[in-house]
Amino acid sequence: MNDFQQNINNIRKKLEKDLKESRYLHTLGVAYTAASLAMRYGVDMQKALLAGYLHDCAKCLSEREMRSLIKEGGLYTTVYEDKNPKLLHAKAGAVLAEKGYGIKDREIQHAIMVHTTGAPGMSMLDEIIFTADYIEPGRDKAAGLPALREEAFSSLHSCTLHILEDTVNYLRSSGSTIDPATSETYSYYKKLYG
Ligand code: DGI
Ligand code: FE
Ligand code: FE
Repeated sequence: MNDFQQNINNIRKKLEKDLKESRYLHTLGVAYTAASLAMRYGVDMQKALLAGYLHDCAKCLSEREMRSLIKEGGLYTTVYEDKNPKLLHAKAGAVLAEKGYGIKDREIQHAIMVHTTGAPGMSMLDEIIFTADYIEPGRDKAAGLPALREEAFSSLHSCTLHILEDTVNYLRSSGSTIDPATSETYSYYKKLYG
């Protein structure tokens, strides 16, 4: 085993303990999908693999634990996140990746931090994690996945836009409210790539 393999092996073992089984399997799917997209777009594939593995690392923590991590990392929650604690796992995950899994890389931490809502002006790595989270092989609920999977490998920006569009429509139709961060990201991508 080389150093990178040793590192991801340790991370995988810890994740298997920290996550429930279905979440762990989703995480493996996101990691491999992200690495494949990174190869396609000339992005650092080791960073993509690591960010994919760790993007939901805080998903199985309690709200209290997530809030405490966010505070420890010097980050703040928005009013919207305070009302929708499901969203906290993204910021908490960015901090836990560093404090619990030894990931010091800011680009990886950022990709984890914005993976749920997206953010205007995302980096290629951010878009890869955002997209891989939606299209990984274990996902089966969203409509139009086959087309999105193909588009992810032909035009990542358009695919990101279409995932945002589907997410906004889904949240509206299910009577949920939309995080201002999600709406701002959607407007940004629509203006640039729509
Ligand atoms: O953590 P995952 O399930 O893999 O995926 P995710 O991080 O994209 O989180 C999905 C959850 O987040 C799902 O329950 C929908 C919710 N979500 C994403 N964007 C928004 C949102 N929920 C609200 N209320 N508003 C949003 O803008
Ligand atoms: Fe998530
Ligand atoms: Fe996820």
